[in-house]
Amino acid sequence: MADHPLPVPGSENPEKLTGLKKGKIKKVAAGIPAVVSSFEKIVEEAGLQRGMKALFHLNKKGGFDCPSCAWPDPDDERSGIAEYCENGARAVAEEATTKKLTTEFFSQHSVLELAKLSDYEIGGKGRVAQPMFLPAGGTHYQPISWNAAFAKIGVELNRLASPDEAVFYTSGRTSNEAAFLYQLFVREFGTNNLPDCSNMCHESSGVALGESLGIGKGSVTLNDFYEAEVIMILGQNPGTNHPRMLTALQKAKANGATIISINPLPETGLMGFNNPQLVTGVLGINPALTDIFLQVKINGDMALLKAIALLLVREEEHNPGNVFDQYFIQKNTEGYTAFIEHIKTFNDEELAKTCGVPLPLIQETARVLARKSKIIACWAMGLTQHKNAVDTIKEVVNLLLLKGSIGKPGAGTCPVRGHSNVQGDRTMGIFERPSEKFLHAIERNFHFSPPKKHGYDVVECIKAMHEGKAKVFIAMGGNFLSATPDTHFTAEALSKCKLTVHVSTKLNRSHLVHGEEAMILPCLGRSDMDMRDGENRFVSCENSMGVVQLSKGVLPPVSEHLLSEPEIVCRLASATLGRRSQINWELYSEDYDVIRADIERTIPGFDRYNERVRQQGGFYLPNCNREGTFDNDIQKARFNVAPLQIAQLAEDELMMMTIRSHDQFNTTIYGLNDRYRGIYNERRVILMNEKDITKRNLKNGDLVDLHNHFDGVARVARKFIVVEYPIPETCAATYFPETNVLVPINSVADKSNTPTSKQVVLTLTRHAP
Ligand SMILES: Nc1nc2c(c(=O)[nH]1)N[C@H]1C(S)=C(S)[C@@H](COP(=O)(O)OP(=O)(O)OC[C@H]3O[C@@H](n4cnc5c(=O)[nH]c(N)nc54)[C@H](O)[C@@H]3O)O[C@H]1N2
Ligand SMILES: Nc1nc2c(c(=O)[nH]1)N[C@H]1C(S)=C(S)[C@@H](COP(=O)(O)OP(=O)(O)OC[C@H]3O[C@@H](n4cnc5c(=O)[nH]c(N)nc54)[C@H](O)[C@@H]3O)O[C@H]1N2
Ligand SMILES: [Mo]
Repeated sequence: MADHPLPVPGSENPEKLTGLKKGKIKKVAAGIPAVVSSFEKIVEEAGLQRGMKALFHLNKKGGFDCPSCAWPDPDDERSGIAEYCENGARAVAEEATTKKLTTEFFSQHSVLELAKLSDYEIGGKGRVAQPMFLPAGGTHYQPISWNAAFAKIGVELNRLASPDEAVFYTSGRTSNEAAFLYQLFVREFGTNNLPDCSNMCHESSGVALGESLGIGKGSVTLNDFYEAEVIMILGQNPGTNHPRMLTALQKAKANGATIISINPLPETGLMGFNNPQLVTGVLGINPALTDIFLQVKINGDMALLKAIALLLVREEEHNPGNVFDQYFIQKNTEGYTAFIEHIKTFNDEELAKTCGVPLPLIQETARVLARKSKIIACWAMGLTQHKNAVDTIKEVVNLLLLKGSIGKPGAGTCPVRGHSNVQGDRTMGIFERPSEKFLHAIERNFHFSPPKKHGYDVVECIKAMHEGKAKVFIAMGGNFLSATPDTHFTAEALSKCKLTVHVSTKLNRSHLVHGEEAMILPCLGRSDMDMRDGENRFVSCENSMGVVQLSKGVLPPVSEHLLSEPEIVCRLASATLGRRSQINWELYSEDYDVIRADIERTIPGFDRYNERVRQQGGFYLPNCNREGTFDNDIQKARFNVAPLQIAQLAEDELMMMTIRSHDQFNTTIYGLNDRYRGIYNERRVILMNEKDITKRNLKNGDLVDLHNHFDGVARVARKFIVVEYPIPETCAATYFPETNVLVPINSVADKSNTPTSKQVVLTLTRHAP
């Protein structure tokens, strides 16, 4: 695989180094530098007037939903200026840019030439301005009319031997309206092949919470943060990825909450936060956020959680009824006794050694938890992307159950979502394993019989394309090639397709490593106005806490040739299904209220959708945990008994997590700095513990090649700069997507099938120039 000719960054043809500059690790996040940084970027991309207009309407009631993350906005008071953060502003700048890719651009640059650029350079080119087509054997994308594009895709889809030979991916920015129509079209076409970015993201949370608590979503609202006594933050870097969460944490802390951070890295945002929207923050005088920092080894969480539980069990035995919520446990849970017996088989000192956290710190944590009962647990990719991710998340739930910390104010689960509407897309039925209930509702309302057979998730669809079982790949947003594991394998998979199609705002690598034929269909983004008959139309999204709100763009689109995502789906469906469709696609594309009315008929919780979505701040979807019930097969919360799996490393091996820098949104690279971590102007770095560097006779600044050999395949990413960093021994960190070449396609989490992007076994060799 090493000499693969496809233009994939990573191994044989390393991108150029850009010149590392190192600074100090920042002690506090945000403050003035964050404000300056976001303004600079938006003015550069969109110009002053357009940029300020966008920022002013971002996350305002009646404005548009921030495309950056799924953190909610306050229900009542929102600041006078828009509720946004540095990285939200940069996400808007990316989209609001006035740079656009015209037909001339594509005729001047061949696909191969573009593919040799870095992701940073490709993304910086601007918005795609008209539909483009790459014919078989072609070297350059050419313009194509919308009608011809849809007709062509329809022909290819209808030519397949079975609808299951097509795959329909979704990234998480797609609105509720577009997502609902997309899954409806795909199911009427005849397949459940609806993989989405969730498969690589919070799938493990959905599976764990669904089985343990009966709903695959978190239970808390923003107000719970303000009432919580303890907030645990596991495997999440909110200072970079959910900056507005820091405001909620700050308020929680002012109300007396203790904040416990569990992370291999001392992430700046968690350690301290200067709120740029408060005068004190601008002056830089806010206190640190984290009270207890537990620096676990990568995947040490299970051992740590078991250690905490063990100490609590002992305390409860000394002081019965004063540590655990026995009333809650009796009334609402199953499996308590078995769990307690299981926990008592462990030894606290051994657990402490396994997770890498000193026992006295774990004891301090247990003492805090013993006395408190309103506990919130937040987590993100630091828990979900490991082999035993589902069990680890269930272990977090075990702890909350012991304390009765679910379904009451100030307590509960908080899986912090990534993409701004990833949760809504699932609610709308973007799921390769739909429930029978959902399929019945589709059948009842739309008079066709949707397929029952489960479809492919992300990993399965890559393998299916590789084996030639899937031949047409269609993506509603996202950057499939760069986001998925085992880049070379995935590139081969995509290139074996007959046709690859991307509905997209901007150019990315997935458009450049393509099937025999390829298409880019340019769509409106969140910030763009969606005009029809003189009316600016809105769509809606669901945030991380189950609030559905409208989102209405404010900027004139950069090109008259862009279509909205709902309209693209309608026209694709008409072109593909023609008269065999039971659905009036034309009507949907004319009037989004009709789409919402049909969502209301099909999906529980959307009563009076059209009316309530127009109310300021939107509405909450029902959530059984919030109401104190558990909607699983036993109608009770489940304690889970899971083994302690410890990944054994050989003497020369390291465990690598692939993380985000401060200057990126997933595969979109905004810049080359990771300001909080003190790393500037370079992404090809590997963060290592001082002892691991010395042990290998390396020093800071040396160049190394990174290797992984899972399944006997030699994977290599060349030319990374060694950076000494306060990370636990035997652990290492690199940025994704550069190191996705090393993430094995067959290394996935049990039950959720999520690639183990935070648990990659590595060996290093010195880079030979
Ligand atoms: N600006 C910006 N915002 C974003 C994104 C972005 O790329 N840029 N991406 C969006 C998306 S899709 C998502 S899913 C979220 C991602 O948000 P995060 O999950 O915060 O993103 P990661 O950078 O993957 O960070 C994972 C964190 O987990 C820690 N970690 C890694 N392994 C372990 C482990 O074994 N145990 C523990 N306890 N911690 C561990 C890492 O040190 C890091 O702090 O952010 C969303 N928001
Ligand atoms: N190694 C490693 N791999 C990972 C992760 C990791 O932590 N480590 N994280 C995983 C996670 S959590 C996720 S969520 C996935 C992300 O996977 P994806 O969602 O597939 O990737 P993104 O980079 O978010 O997609 C960005 C592209 O979406 C398009 N886009 C932006 N806005 C819009 C829009 O409004 N409409 C449309 N149609 N297109 C739009 C643009 O073309 C842009 O290039 O990556 C996963 N991959
Ligand atoms: Mo994500």
